[in-house]
Amino acid sequence: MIQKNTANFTINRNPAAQGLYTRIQHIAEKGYAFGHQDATAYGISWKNDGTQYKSDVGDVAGDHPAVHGFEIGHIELGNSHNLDTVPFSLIKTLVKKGHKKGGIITLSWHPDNPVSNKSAWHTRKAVKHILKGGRLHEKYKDWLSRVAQFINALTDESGKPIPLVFRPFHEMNGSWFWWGKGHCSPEEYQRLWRETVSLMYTEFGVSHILYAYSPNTFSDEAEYLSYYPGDAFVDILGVDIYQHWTTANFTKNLQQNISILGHIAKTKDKPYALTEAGLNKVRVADWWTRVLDKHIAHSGIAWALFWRNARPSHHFAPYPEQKSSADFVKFRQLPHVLFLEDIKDIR
Ligand code: BMA
Repeated sequence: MIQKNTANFTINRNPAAQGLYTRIQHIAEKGYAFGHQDATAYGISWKNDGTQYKSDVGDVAGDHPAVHGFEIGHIELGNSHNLDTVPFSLIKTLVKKGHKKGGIITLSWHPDNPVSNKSAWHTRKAVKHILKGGRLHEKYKDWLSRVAQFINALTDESGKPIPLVFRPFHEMNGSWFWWGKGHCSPEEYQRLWRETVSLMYTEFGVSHILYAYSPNTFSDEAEYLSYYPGDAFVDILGVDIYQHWTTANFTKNLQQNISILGHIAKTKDKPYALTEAGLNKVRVADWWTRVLDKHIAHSGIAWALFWRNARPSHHFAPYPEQKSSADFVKFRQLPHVLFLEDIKDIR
């Protein structure tokens, strides 16, 4: 059982969360798990109506991703659909199915700006107002109660809550979200994180999830840790690294960041992962084996999650006939690259 102690707060994580934590450590010993955001919810030219179990990745490589990412932005508003128009009822169904098949679930959250009520990308200062003592703290608590209610309702066949990795307030060292750099101080960010974890546990009874801290591509250890809320509040150390420019620039970022991350993770004795990654439209035919895998194989990461296949102009995994599909089949066959069938029995 993981003990989380601070002066005024203790979490005793339940055995389900501990089980997932150990499983993630065991996966990292064997290789890295392949993950895809919204893998089973939709892909290029199809949408799941809830009756299928399908993924673009599965159609290309014959097996589904091992890690399934879902997005809960707009659950805080009590909406029926997330910000990308995926019904929460479908997400619930797919989390349950993914878990039953032995997959690992991660949840991202792009909450609206609680001050302006515009999107997560609307950067009016908000963090200081939702902290304890702030004028919108009660509103934030309401929002978080809806997050907790949704997470608590993700249950397995025997009615037990499904352990999963929650990854709130990501990419905070960038300035594109309202919780990001320049829109709150590092101290305010750390308070927001700690108050969030504490509310989830003490007010809303969520004790079965793990928390991943995910800055965006960073330049050094000091930058990575500048918003870090403390060892007691983080289970998994993540990083989000996209290829925005050249392959050389991307592979340099991958190598440097994952090596620093591995070093920090070892001193803290925590698992680490590439929590978001990708090259939009995967427009390099042998990107999977030559660019990506070559620079992350045997790096110690537990998983690498690629962003969603939203539409032909915004997708990060292959689909049948996509330019990188043949290379993806080779990638899937690498012994250290783990898909759903490969992690099913790792406990
Ligand atoms: C972003 C884009 C957006 C989406 C958001 C949350 O990176 O994919 O279209 O709304 O993630 O899923």
